[in-house]
Amino acid sequence: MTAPALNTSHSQAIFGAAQALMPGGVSSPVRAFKSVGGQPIVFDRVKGPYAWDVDGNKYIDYIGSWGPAICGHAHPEVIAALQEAIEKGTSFGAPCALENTLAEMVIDAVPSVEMVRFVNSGTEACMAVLRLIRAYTGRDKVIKFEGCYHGHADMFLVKAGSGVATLGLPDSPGVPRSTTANTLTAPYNDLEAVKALFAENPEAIAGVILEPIVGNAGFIQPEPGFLEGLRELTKEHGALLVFDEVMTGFRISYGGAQAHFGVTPDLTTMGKVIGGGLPVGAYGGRADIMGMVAPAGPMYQAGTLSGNPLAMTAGIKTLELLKQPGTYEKLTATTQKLVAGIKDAAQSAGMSITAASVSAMFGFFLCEGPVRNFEEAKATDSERFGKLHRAMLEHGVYLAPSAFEAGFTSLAHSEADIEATINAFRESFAAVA
Ligand code: KE4
Repeated sequence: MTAPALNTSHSQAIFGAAQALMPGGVSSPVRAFKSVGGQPIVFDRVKGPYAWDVDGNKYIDYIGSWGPAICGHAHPEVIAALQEAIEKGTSFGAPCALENTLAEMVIDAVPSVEMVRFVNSGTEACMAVLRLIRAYTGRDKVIKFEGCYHGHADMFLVKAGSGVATLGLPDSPGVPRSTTANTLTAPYNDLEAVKALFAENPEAIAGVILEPIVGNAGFIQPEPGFLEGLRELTKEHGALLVFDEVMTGFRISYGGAQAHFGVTPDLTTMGKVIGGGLPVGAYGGRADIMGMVAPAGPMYQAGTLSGNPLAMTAGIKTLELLKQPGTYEKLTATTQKLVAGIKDAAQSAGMSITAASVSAMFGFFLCEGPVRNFEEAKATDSERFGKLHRAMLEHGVYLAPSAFEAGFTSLAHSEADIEATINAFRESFAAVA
């Protein structure tokens, strides 16, 4: 049964007008649907697992604002807490007790974090943590992995994932060679390549930064021993290990991917979930390292809206909800059921697929697999993914508009939502096979 073509006339009008106002008509490139074709839908409102566009079409949402909506969009308890907080003002620009509260929750939850600094985005957190590892070690070089995305700061735009990969950009113009000369890259899951970089750059590498589960090159898991190997290598060479948990933090488990895998980095970046939908990023880790951050130490980093009471309130309430017993068991069961259904639907349509999930994060590639790194991820049939994405939209399911992103479930996705999604995949795979 083919789905009726979507009426998206209001979306098209609004997005059309946006072209003259904002580059590409968007505030962030991946939203423009460039790699899947067609025009993006313009959201009107969100609630629980659902989004409604400006034409009144309803979708089951598996982006969740790219991660923050893990409790479901506009959770009533988060909204109520914000309504109470807003009466006291939107921003202080001064210390407030709410920062202590969220800091204590993060420190209690995340194994590597003894001290934390709040910022306003994952990009800021990653920028600051890179400056910090250089300040602490006195070294300039950093190792990142192909396909991993650590925000849009200059030094990370080297073989980056997410929107950079989605748009097939050869990294970005405007980034001086001198800036990226100190950024070394290796294939994900390739410990030998990392060993070689350390051998070629003795005493020069400040640290290694990675997504402990990749969500920006599609969904790629660390192979057994990879994270442990990086932990040993960085210790052996006097370098620091940084887990970028902006996406995985409080999603893979309440202690993040580091708690799930039992590998503790020296520093961790966070974002998304800890802001509960408001702009919050954070970096934290060993107290002896964080003690270098101004004004406690000489490494400078600052932010007008960092730690503002509204964002802290949304983060606190979100983590309180996630800390409830059974949360991650529920998220895991929901997501595993979804992924099993996606695989079955693709195979019924005779399509190659490799798919997986960990807790509330999942992904699939339209190829045989396994996919262990970005190079292998590129084998996915991106063109067919684009057709699938459009077909799923017409069946009322909103997936990330890129083959190089991950999917996110929430506590609000019901069994009926998962069943409906699997049926939509069945219809859509059949239509694009
Ligand atoms: P932000 O600056 O977008 O808050 O965070 C950057 C960032 C850092 N590290 C990781 C692991 C991330 O996933 C991100 C941002 N994720 C993308 C989605 N792949 C944000 C979506 C977008 O760029 O619009």
